[in-house]
Amino acid sequence: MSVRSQELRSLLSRRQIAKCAGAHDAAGARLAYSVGFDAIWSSSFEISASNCVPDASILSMSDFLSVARSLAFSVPIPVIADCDTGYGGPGNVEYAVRQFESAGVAGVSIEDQVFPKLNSLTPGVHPLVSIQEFTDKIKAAKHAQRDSHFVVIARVEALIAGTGLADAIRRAHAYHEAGADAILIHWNGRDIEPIAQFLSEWNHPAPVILVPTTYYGVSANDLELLGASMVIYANHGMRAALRAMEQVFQSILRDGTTLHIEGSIWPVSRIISELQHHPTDPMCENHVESRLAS
Ligand code: SPV
Ligand code: MG
Repeated sequence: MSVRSQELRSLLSRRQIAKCAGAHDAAGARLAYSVGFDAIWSSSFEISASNCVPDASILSMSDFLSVARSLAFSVPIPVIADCDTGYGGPGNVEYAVRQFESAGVAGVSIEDQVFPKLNSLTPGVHPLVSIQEFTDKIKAAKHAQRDSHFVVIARVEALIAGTGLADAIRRAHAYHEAGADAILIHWNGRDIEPIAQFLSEWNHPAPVILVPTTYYGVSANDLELLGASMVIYANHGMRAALRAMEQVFQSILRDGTTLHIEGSIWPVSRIISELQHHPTDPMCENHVESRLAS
């Protein structure tokens, strides 16, 4: 039995909205965990960007799997693997679920874009597979999972593809009926209205997950009031780190010394003490048990 899949289920079913942070490496995941995030999103956007390639099904399943495994090894909270389209057809989904579940992730997210997919925030056409084609993938995922608590998230891209609210609702119901444990409804606009409409029409037969990268004017509390169960801050860690690195690199070249930035970057001793202790130490195990007990 996976304790972390169980914990992910309880995060999605509790009244209070759960907060999840995107990561592309274990250090970022550990940092998000240590400041109090409930779960980690193994982000295809961040992992692709960290390899300087587009988030467009360029990297292989093995590339994403190895990052997800490293995240799951390094934090005691649930890791959700962003598995894009499932890397192909139902057979690919089945294989992926077996691999990601064995890697220790608590759940996977699979989206209804055509393979190869295009990152949802990238301008361009985002064609969708048919409802039948996608429900076949969800069924394959549910069939493949070994642990009954493992979470399969169906990600609906209809609002981004421009097929409309009715299509988004129709797809979400079909995916839930095919076995999806939660629905991720994605949107790439500034205006919250399409998401608010979706949440008001969806009568919550399954929990809803949001990724408010573009509609950032709305707080997690407001999203909770609208009925969302989890919010994913999918790429903020990477964006913050890149800005900080850029400034430090510029400062070193400009000043010819690290004197001026030493006080604003982590001391080496903090890296050693906070990131380089053994990840499966008893502190981590106790953490999971105490969360489940509470
Ligand atoms: C990711 O973080 O990889 C996501 C969210 O899938 S988005 O970049 O908005 O598509
Ligand atoms: Mg992604």
